[in-house]
Amino acid sequence: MGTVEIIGFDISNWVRAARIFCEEKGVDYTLTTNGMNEFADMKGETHLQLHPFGRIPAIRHGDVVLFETLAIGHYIDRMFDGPRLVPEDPLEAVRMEQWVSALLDYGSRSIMGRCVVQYVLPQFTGKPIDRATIDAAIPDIRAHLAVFDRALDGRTFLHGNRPRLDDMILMPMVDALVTVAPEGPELVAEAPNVAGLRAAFQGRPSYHATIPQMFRKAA
Ligand SMILES: N[C@@H](CCC(=O)N[C@@H](CS)C(=O)NCC(=O)O)C(=O)O
Repeated sequence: MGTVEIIGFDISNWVRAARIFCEEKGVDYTLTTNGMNEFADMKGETHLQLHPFGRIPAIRHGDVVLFETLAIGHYIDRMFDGPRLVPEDPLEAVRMEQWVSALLDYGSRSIMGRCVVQYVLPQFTGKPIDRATIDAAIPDIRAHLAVFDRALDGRTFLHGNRPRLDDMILMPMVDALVTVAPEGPELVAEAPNVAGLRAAFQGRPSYHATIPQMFRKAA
């Protein structure tokens, strides 16, 4: 069916999730920036033709262009053979959508927007780290990780012993938090089931194949 082109920068947790979908499904893909050199290029005409909101990731597969990570996940799952990335059980499938929605709205804002991004962006802009924003985010991150910790309820992944789309979206956020934020390791250790999910991914090739370059340098 041809190779899937994932367009974006590897530092993005959403791009990493899209790559993990392909890795876990066994789908051939390439990661490109489609000519973008810096984050500002996401708002340029060329990229806006792929992603009208000027964000990443987008994918191109033959004539198909898609954006939004969840839609990309469903596309990878439905269009290719391989392990199911959506639970077979209808209620579990709906719960998966619930967790993805929560990650998009809440987890992404607390963990990524108000914490990880606040550490990463100054490395590119040279501006000082916004301590007040990060400090205010910590209680919310703790609360949000606790929700996922309870949801995991001693299981390896949110729906049992195989990762699904929501696990694959959660893990890159947790990994970025641990790797980038000095507070990250302690916050995640307080949520042992979430720490266990990350550890379980670390035993899978999809984790190692998708580590952002910046994280490799930090290790
Ligand atoms: N809802 C989008 C979120 C994508 C997103 O926010 N990506 C970030 C990179 S991690 C981005 O493009 N940020 C650029 C911006 O906010 O202008 C999805 O699910 O794909």
